[in-house]
Amino acid sequence: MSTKVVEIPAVWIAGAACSGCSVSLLNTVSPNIQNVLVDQVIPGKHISLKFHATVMAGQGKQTIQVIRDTEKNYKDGFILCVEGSVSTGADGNYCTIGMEDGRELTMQEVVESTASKALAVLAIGSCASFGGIPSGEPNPTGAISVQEFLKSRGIDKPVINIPGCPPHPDWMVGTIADILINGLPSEDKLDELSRPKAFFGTLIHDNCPRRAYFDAGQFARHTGEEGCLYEIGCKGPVTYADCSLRYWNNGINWCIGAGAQCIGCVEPSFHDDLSPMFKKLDEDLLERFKIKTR
Ligand code: FSX
Ligand code: SF4
Repeated sequence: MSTKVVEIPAVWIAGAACSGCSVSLLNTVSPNIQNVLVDQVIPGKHISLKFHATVMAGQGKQTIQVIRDTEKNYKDGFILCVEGSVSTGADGNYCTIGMEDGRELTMQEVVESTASKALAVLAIGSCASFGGIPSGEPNPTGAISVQEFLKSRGIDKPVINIPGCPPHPDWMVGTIADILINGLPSEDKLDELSRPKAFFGTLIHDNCPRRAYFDAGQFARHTGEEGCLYEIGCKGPVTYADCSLRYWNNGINWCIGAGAQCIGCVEPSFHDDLSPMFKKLDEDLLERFKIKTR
């Protein structure tokens, strides 16, 4: 006897970004990307990915039609994933994603129309969550986060931010699986930046294997040296993510484990306020996060 499988439609739109988020998603290990897209990601539920520019085989106007059909046929019942920030300068013309009725469709108009008909929006990566690198000073394309854009258009939809430049595959797949199992997360499951606490609830600095060096005042003078990386720009003291517990690349290693500073890529202050990468944290950031140094 076969049990009925529930299809959860999803649309993935990419804007001002580097596509690293998509690459990171494709690197998911458990489940692997085939399991995610072809199999039931959890028993009885299957994600039906309708549109994803870098993954789908289709091209041309029929793929835009798929977005329109999803908006119509699954109103308030599909998940919209947005990768990248929304370019609002020049009427959105810095970022177009296809053609419709003989004219270019801007990313901002597609996000506006699709988000207003979705069940919820996942802002994938730091660009979508907080503006990220495309919104860096002087921000010539007017790149803004998805939440900021939707607010400016008066669209009130739940937005879950999954930052990271790029985000860990587990953060994306885990958030989607949680929605499939438990429905949309309640407010207490998200932090004040709309990030799932399950992945962004711990400070890198509090779980860092080099923390004893920091407490003892033993600092590395260059990348790869023994000691805490604080003096050469580590942003772990102001960065909330579980990298030090989860590890990357199928659990092989993580930035600080490989001798490199944490660059704070999951935080809204990335990239402008946390750069240069190899410069010691600004005192005012330490003050804000109440970090004590010797
Ligand atoms: Fe942004 Fe995605 Fe950084 Fe890139 O596409 S979060 S630039 S690694 O990956 O949006
Ligand atoms: Fe680890 Fe960086 Fe904190 Fe040093 S400053 S203990 S390297 S997180």
